[in-house]
Amino acid sequence: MSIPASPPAVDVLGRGPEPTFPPGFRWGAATAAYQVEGAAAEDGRTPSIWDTFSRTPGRVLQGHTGDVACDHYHRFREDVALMADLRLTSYRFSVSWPRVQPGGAGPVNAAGLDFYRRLVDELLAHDIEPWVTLYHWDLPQPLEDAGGWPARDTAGRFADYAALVADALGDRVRYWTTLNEPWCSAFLGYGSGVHAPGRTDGADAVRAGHHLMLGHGLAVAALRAARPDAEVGVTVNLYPVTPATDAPADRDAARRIDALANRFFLDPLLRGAYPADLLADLRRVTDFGHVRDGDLAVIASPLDLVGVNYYSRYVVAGPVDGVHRRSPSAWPGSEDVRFVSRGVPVTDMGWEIDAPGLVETLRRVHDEYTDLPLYVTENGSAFVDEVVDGRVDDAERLAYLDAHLRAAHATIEAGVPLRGYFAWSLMDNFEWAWGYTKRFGMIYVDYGSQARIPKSSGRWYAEVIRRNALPAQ
Ligand code: IFM
Repeated sequence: MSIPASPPAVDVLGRGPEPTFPPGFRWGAATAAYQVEGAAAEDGRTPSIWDTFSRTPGRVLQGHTGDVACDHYHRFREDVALMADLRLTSYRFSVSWPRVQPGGAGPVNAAGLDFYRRLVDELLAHDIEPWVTLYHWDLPQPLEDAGGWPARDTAGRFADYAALVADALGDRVRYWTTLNEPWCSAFLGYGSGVHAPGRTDGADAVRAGHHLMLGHGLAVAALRAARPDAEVGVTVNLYPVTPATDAPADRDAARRIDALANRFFLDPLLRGAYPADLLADLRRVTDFGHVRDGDLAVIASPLDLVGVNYYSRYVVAGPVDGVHRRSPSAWPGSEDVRFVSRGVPVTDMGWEIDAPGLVETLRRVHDEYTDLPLYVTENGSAFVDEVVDGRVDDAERLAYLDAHLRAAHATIEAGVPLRGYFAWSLMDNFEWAWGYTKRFGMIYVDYGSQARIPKSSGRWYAEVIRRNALPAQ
């Protein structure tokens, strides 16, 4: 009898091999301080721009605020136990700047920092690697009153804050993300105004984007000074941008939106220069006089990894005659671009589900920008969940997760150094301008009782982590 040289490609049921992840692949979930912590006025925390924004009538759906959120500040031990049940090997959370440095300047608030020390210790006790994001959108209100991110000084304040946190947690935390999704902070916060602080000026949005990146570069140095072996990165939210048709106007619309959404950040951070076409597109909006000599070298400080948040694809078309420019907008100078729906399935956010877009996005970062290790620092979906007999069977979220993890696996097979994946989110939470009306969690949160119920997607994810592999198909 001859022995086959290689195992059969399919089993008796016709299933292929299990997509298996490399040993040591990091399996995580992510949250952010304002979205989960609550305890908005406890132990010395002072307001951030999101406290102010959410308390302003009409800004957040149903007047929801993060005052209580998931009460994670008080329930973190229960939440870490749930993370351990999910078999997470990493947990990505953010530090609330106004909790640890009230007002955004001056001395540290020991009580606020202690919360993060307790959280980190609890994670380490459960063998879960803490992954700290320094800025997930909660700028201390006094810094906004002094000009916010459009003001250059905010970058320096951010570096000071980074140094305080690194000094306090650097002995226990190795993985650091400076900024989460600077596009949202700049262009939703200062361009369209749908996020805090709710300002609507295209030039301010562009300035904010620059100063966020400058703050990032300065913070990298502060982190390295506090912990020389720190693994430091930044998280950007990226989108493949596809023209609706091959028409030149649609292709140019795609180029412009790609410049604003992706290359505005990738090029300075990883190449040390703004793209020439972006500078030309934005000439009507700003003269870039806020960029000083030496800024781009700071912004392009060497990193150890790059975090990518991926949710969907943009399909865009050029202007139609007679359609007036929409303003205020998150796309300064490109308000005439139309975002087109392809009629494919969407999540409860209305975002098209496009798993191949994850492969495209990660390959692009690797092929065009860097050999650094990449991490998917967020990926996930909102769907309407129902509790039936104490269970939440979120089949659509599970299918989304499955499809995107298969895409992540394909990316690794294609030779991209993807080292980990963080699901957004660990649990349902405050979805910014949507308040609590959108649920992204693998754990359901009953906001009345604060009861947590792991959803089917979470239990499925735990099994993927246990096997370090996806089910065969
Ligand atoms: O909830 C947000 C998160 O704070 C940042 N990335 C996108 C998520 C879903 O909108």
